[in-house]
Amino acid sequence: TVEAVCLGESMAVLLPDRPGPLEAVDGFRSRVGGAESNVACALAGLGVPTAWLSRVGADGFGRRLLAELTAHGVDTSAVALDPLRPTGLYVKEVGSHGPHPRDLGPGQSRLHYYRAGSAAAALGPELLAEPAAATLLAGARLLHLSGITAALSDSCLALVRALLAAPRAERLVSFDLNWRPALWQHRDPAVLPALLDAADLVLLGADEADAALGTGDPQALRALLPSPATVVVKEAGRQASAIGPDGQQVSEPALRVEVVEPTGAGDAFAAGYLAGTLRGLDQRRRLRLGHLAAATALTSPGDQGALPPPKLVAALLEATDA
Ligand code: KDG
Repeated sequence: TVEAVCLGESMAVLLPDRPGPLEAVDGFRSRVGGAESNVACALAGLGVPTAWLSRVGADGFGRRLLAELTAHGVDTSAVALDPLRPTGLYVKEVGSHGPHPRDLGPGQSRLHYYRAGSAAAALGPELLAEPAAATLLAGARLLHLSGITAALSDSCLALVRALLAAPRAERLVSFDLNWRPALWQHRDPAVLPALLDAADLVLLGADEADAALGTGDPQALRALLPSPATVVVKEAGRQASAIGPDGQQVSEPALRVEVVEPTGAGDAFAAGYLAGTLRGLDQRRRLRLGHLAAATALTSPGDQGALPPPKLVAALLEATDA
């Protein structure tokens, strides 16, 4: 049976075949991506039976998405096919050392979205009454959401609110801020603090929290979000901290890696931390599993990386000098 359900939009991705501004790129490789489905794939890779809950267009990109998630071991049986609206798309732009004035610069990347009116943007609270989705949610120990969904449409925001308000018995609801300013240009991000505060477990990056909530300080964020059992704050490249309701903070240093492309690292971290939580690991090992998973995404050009074999992961979790 499914233990974790990740809900959100995924898209077709066009990855440029060379870095530099898009006007100078000739070829793209086709991939798929989306924050919550990245988490779903990484959770499945960590041995957690996981489902992805969403809508895709009845088109080639949608079929590709379902096929790739299935190949990663993710249950897509409750994903709806929308006969009218397309699967969303994003184009990745990757910075370089090149001389072009519009170059983002080395190590930088930007996502260009073509997702307005997508199949997933039409998700809404009626999903909770659909038998396949309701069965998944009723049986899951974890529901993972992100701030991206709240920005997609009024109906998606209503769905996020309904999911957070639904009785959840033993089920844990995790919420990754996933601040995407481009999606909030015509919507009010003031809805975010209340959504985050209604979750059991909140994940945020210090920089994105600073931009979206006005502070990146772990203790200040804990004070801003008093209700969740745990607030996890990631200070990129430095450390991640889990803070309990009493302000008690456990921090674990990040791994030193050569960053190839950062997209997806936050999703991988979330998956590692969440898998550790479901396994009942202590906070330090949850954070460490998050860092390990993030390192694999940071060192791969796509959104996701491959985790080392389970034996090595287990050894790294116990290492005294990480
Ligand atoms: O976290 C990585 C995501 O940003 C990427 O996969 C695309 O879901 C995405 C989004 O909305 O930005």
